[in-house]
This record gives sequence, C-alpha cells and structure tokens, in this order.
Amino acid sequence: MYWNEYYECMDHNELEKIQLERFKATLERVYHNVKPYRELMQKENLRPEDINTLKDLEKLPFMKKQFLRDNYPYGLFATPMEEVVRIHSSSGTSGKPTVVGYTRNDINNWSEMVARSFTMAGVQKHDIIHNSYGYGLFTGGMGIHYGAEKLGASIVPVSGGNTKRQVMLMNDYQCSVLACTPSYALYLAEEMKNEGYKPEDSKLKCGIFGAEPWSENMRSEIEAKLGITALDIYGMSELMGPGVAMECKQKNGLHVAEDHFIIETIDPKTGEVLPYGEEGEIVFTSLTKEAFPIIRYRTGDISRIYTEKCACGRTHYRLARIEGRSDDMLIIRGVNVYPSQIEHELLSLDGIEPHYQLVVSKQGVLDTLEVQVEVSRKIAAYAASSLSSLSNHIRKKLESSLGISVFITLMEPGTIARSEGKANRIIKKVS
Ligand code: DLL
Repeated sequence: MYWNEYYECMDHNELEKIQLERFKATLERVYHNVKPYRELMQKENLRPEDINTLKDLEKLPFMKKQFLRDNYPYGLFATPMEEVVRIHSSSGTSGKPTVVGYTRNDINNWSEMVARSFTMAGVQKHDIIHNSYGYGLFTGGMGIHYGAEKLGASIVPVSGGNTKRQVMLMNDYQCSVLACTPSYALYLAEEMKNEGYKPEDSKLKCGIFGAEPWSENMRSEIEAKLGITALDIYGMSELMGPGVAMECKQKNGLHVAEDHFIIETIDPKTGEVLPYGEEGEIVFTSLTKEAFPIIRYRTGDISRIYTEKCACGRTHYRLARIEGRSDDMLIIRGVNVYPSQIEHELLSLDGIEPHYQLVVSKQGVLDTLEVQVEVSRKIAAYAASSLSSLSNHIRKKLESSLGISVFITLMEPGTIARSEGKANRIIKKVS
C-alpha cells in the first residue's frame, strides 16, 4: 500500500524532470533571497542560469555545518519571518546549534513524508502510535506527530523519560506502533520484561526506529524482544526531520523522498562526486523547502545509494543503512572503526546483552579501545573461569573482524546507563 502512489512509484526519468524543474526554482529563490549563498556562487562566477541539468548541480558549492553556524540564527532563511510558522534546531552538543525554519507548506510536505513512511511500514488509520521521540527543538517528536495526524492514525505524544510509566501506557492504550530510537526500544523491552509484560500480550506490531546508527543484529534483537517488525527511518534537522528516507518492508535500504530531495554521494576527503553504489558521504539538496532550502548540504553521514528496482514497487532510490557519521568514526591505531560495526559483532554472540559502551583512551602514543559489555543474568552467576573464557571469545571475534586489538570488560547486568533518546556509546578518556 502506498500513501502517494503517483510520486512514490513514478518512472525515474519522469521524476528527474520534476527534480530539475524544482531544483531550478529553488536555486533562483536561494540566489535572490539568501545573500551568503549568493556570495558563495558569485565567488565561483556562477549564476542560476548556468545550471540547466541535474549534472550541473556538481558545479555548485557545498553547504557545510560551519556555513550554517556562521549565519546563525536566521541568516540562511529564504522567506520573511512572517511566513515562518515553526523553528527547530539540531541536537548537536558542541558549538551553536543549527537553526531550521519551516513555512506552513514546509510542515505540510514534511508531514506528507512521515505519512508515507508510516504507510511503508504498513501503519494505517486504525493504528495507535506510541511516540517516545523527544518533543521540543529536536525534530523527532513533532515530526512523527504531524505525520501520524496527516495519516489519520491516533498518536500518543509520550515524548522521552519515565520509562516504567511508558510501559504501562503502551500496554493500557493498546499501542500497535512504537516510534523511538532503537536504543530506547531496547530499554523499553527490558523494562517490559521487568514489569512482567510479555510480548505476546502486547498489541505492538511494528517499530519505526531511527535518529542514531544501529546494526542489523540490533534489529533482530529488538524484533525478538518486542515481537515486532523493526524498520529504519532517517532524517536530520537541517534537511527537515524524520521521514526524509524510510525503509520499506523489504528491509533493504531506505527510500529517499526524491521528489523533495536530490541525493549525491561524495568522497568526504576530496568532495569528488562518486557513482551511485559506492560508499561515501551523503549530500542532500532540497527541492521544495521554502524557509530553509539547502543546496548540496554535506550531512557527514556515510552510506551508499542503491538504484536497483525495489520489490515494493517504489522507484525512489534507497540509502543503505547508515553505519555512522564521519565524526563518530573511531580511528584506532590508523584503523577506521564505526561503533555500529562493533555492535553488529557483539550482538551475534551468546551470553551478552545488547548494552555496551566504548572507552577510547591513549596509552603513551597508542590509542586503545575498551569494549564494556553487559553479560546476561544467567552468565553473570558463572564461575570466573567461564567469564574469562567468554571475554576471550568476544575479544577474538572483535579482533578478527575489526583488525585491531581490543580490551573487553564484562559488566554486571543493568550497570551500563540506558538512554532515553540518542545513545551515547563512546567515552573518550584523555590521559
Ligand atoms: O535525528 C531526526 C530524526 C528523528 C531521524 C527521528 C529519525 C527519527 P538530528 O538530531 O538533526 O535529526 O540528527 C541527525 O542523526 O545526520 C545521522 O547521523 C543520525 N541519524 C538519523 N537517523 C538515522 C538512522 C534526527 N536511521 C543525525 N540511522 C543524522 C543512522 C541516523 N543514523
């Protein structure tokens, strides 16, 4: 079932014609209304008339996070303030946040993307959605909320926190859909078990999880613990919020709302455009955004784009599961490691729980990586010798897949802090 079959299943050549038309209109508006970007173009001797094909996009300068910060708070808005009806901002913790504005049309388009996303997951009007994404400046809560209302489903705006109560509400209100970060889904599953709820007693059937990297094994873990189908949703405040891309039931990449965005993959070091299918940094250009259009915005997210036909019938290209942001990548003695790779390996092993954190420190000039992971309750009671052999087993498995040496610390069940939003798994120790 589709929410908007016309656009979602459109022939890709036809879609590209629409993209070009919308892109040219966006560029005109940005050139005339957004002085800092006009100046970037002028530096390159470019005018909107020089851009006549989608390939010409490559001539345009990138927008980077720093450019957004330099024009904080409203310097890149392309509409007067009286047309802006909502403001959100990025969840970054360092430096000034990036501020994003929305016109009424922007909110409508965003809700449309989220309604499509829900429909991709099989969510319908009669469903009751438990929304634990945080409401506030973060786009997760309100983005999901407006999309659910557009779809016509019932939304329970729980937001984050008070996990015990969330478990009670989810069950009492007979929620059939859970929307939250994957790490919080696990926390809820754990709390449900502690409170004596069984997955088979719950009405939950699917989960819409995103806002942080997660692995395929984490999906299996969540699906087993909650008895649901878990699907991946992607978004970013600078682009819009959740719903920019969404996984369909094929579970093989996230369809990008290509009637609203153009995607490119670039080499993060040189900025060179890479062919679809190759791994690189994902770059977005908006096609319909009014208040805060973005041209070639570098997301910092590393992924690849699949162009092959999808069995679901949708023609929009797909984003592979995002391994992580280039700035979350750990470089341990010259080897690049994403936390999600470690997660994938850990969760394939027996005897441990899906709760872990990574401690990166320096011994002299060498980086060291300590993986702290909780053991299951049953294992925790075992003799020290069995625990030591489990720890060796984990170490060998990680070392052979990552190609670096690691230290393993087995933790008692329940000792690693649980997250209510985006999990913070990396602890950097400076000696
Ligand atoms: O996280 C928007 C969102 C809300 C997406 C709810 C999905 C669900 P920001 O706070 O601006 O926006 O963070 C954006 O989060 O650049 C990625 O690094 C990461 N991210 C978002 N979705 C995924 C995902 C929201 N499905 C940043 N997989 C992005 C991996 C994700 N990383």
